[in-house]
Amino acid sequence: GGVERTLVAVKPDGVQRRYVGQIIQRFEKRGFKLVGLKMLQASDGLLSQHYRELVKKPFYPNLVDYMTSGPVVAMVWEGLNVVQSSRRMVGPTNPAEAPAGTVRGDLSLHVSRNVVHASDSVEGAEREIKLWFEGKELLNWECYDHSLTYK
Ligand code: YYY
Ligand code: MG
Repeated sequence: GGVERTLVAVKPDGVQRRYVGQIIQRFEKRGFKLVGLKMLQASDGLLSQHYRELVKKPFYPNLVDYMTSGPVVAMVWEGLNVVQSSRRMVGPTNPAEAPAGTVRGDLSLHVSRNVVHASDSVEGAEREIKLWFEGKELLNWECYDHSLTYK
C-alpha cells in the first residue's frame, strides 16, 4: 500500500485505565502522523453503523453496553501502510491470542474488553473515518521528519 489513513479508537476500558497516552505514543514512535483526535461518548446509532456487520451477533448487546460505558478517544492516523501496520500493532481481536508487544497483548485479557479499535481494511477505514469525523476535523499538515522516515 501507499500512504493511507486509519481509524484507531481507545475504547472505554482503555480510557478508564488511563492508557490513552501510551497508545498514542506507540503510533507516534512508529512514525505515523496524527491527523484527527477527539474524545466523545459514542451513541448506539454510531455503533450500529460502525459495527454494522456484527449487529446480529449474540455478543452485540454487550458490545454496545461496553462501548457506551464511558468516553472513547477516536483518532485518525496517516502514513505508509498504516491500516495493516495498525492492526499488527493492536494485535488479534482476542487478547488471549495477542502476542506480547501488541497493544492488546500487553494491556488486555478478554475479547470483550480489548482496549482499542483499529480499522481492518483501507475501505473499512475510509467508511469508519467518515462515520466518526467530519471532514473539517481532519488536518493536513506537514510532518517534518518524513524526509527521514520515508526513504
Ligand atoms: O476488528 P476487531 O475489533 O479486532 O474485531 P471484530 O471482529 O471487528 O469485533 C469487534 C469487537 O467486537 C471486538 O473488538 C470485541 C467485540 N467482540 C466480542 O465482544 N466478542 C467476540 N466473540 C467477538 C468480538
Ligand atoms: Mg473489526
